[in-house]
Amino acid sequence: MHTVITYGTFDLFHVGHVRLLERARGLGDKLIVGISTDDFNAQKNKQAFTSYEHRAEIVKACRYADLVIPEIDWEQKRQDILKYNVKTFVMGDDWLGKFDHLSDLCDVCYLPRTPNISTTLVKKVLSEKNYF
Ligand code: C2G
Repeated sequence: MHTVITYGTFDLFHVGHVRLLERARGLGDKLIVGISTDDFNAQKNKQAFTSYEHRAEIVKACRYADLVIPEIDWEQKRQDILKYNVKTFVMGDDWLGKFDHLSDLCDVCYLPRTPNISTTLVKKVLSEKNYF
């Protein structure tokens, strides 16, 4: 079993998230997705539009996610990798280099971000059109 893991907020789920999960899943035969809790997002200075519960439910509904776990802090990655016998850790390349310290435990892979889409962009465009 080649288990892959990735982490994120996955707020306002969009095609950039889908394509990241699709490619991550394609690197193995099981994908675990750590969803940032609302408290952890506060540590990341991020305010998600949707709650942790809803973000987790949406990612669970994605065909590429085999298991969804809460991401509660920066430190849990090492214990998750050992607990789930993870072979590959994946993040988008906006995180390039930030998780190389995990390479003693597993492969660390940064995938190109999908261009022209982000949660920030979605929020900006919608707020400019007064949808909120
Ligand atoms: N992503 C992407 N293309 C986009 C937008 C996002 O490939 N257009 C990727 C990001 O690189 C990340 C994942 O989708 O790997 C989730 O993105 P976010 O929800 O923004 O995650 P982030 O807030 O960066 O949290 O411990 C790691 C953090 O929890 C990552």
